[in-house]
Amino acid sequence: MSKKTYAGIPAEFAREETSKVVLLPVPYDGTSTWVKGSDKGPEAFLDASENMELYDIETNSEPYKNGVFLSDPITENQSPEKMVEAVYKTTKNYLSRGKFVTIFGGEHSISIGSIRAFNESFDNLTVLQIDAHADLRKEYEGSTCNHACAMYEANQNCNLVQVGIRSMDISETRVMNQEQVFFAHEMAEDDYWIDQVIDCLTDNVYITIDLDGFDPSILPSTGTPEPGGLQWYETLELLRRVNEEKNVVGFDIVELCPNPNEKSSDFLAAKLYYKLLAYKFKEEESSEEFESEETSTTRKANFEEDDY
Ligand SMILES: [Mn+2]
Repeated sequence: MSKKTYAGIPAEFAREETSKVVLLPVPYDGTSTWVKGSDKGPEAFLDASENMELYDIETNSEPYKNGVFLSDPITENQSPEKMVEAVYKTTKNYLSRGKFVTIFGGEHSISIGSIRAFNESFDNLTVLQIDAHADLRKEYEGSTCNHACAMYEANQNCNLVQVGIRSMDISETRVMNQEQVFFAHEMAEDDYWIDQVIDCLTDNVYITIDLDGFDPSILPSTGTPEPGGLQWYETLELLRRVNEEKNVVGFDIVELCPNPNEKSSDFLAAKLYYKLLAYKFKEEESSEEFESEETSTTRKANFEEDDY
């Protein structure tokens, strides 16, 4: 029996034991309030990924060769709390095995579980959130695991940096750390916002991307499309620089709400995921090259010493 692989990559690059990357789909859409359908997100993302070129021009690399294991999806949906717990446990398990864990939602509440796991596994964690919404409510419609609360816990327990925000409730201004929030209307007039974001980050960074952070002109298929969002190349520049300057420990992408008549959103999500792998492993490769150069120099010096 042949199992489906991420992006249709050959089975030898998709094995659980040897893959550096784990892709965990969480097709959960239990608490969304407006357009439903982000439970169909992972499937649309995987379909689009299969139609994507696997060579990345910009980094001159083939990221899939690091191995991408497509995990069984998390289907727990009895309650948002139980779903969050399941995401937490599964993420924690893969992290303990040294995997680079990536998650595709589903609605944004899935990130509560993954961030909890990453925060326990990495010191001094920054959560870099790209989103139209602050998601800082402590509780919404009777649950602390509602999508509107996705970042409340991260704001309490981690260094949270929010980018692209353009919609929130006045109550959220009370818990928000204004110095680490990049509002979309300010970013539109500031050429240096990426530098300022980098300055707010600690060494270990988990990235959570709500696709509604993008402008609806390039990503309309999301539950709550808000005007005035991020464009493609500025987002890539941010993600590339974060990878160059910090240690990206994992990421999630959420809130793809596919529309069968509009495939470009699915494709953007697919490409975004692959770009994040390209930047991550390009950096790993270049730091490995540096390390091995250093090692050979040390060895050479020792050899010369032995000569005496
Ligand atoms: Mn959002």
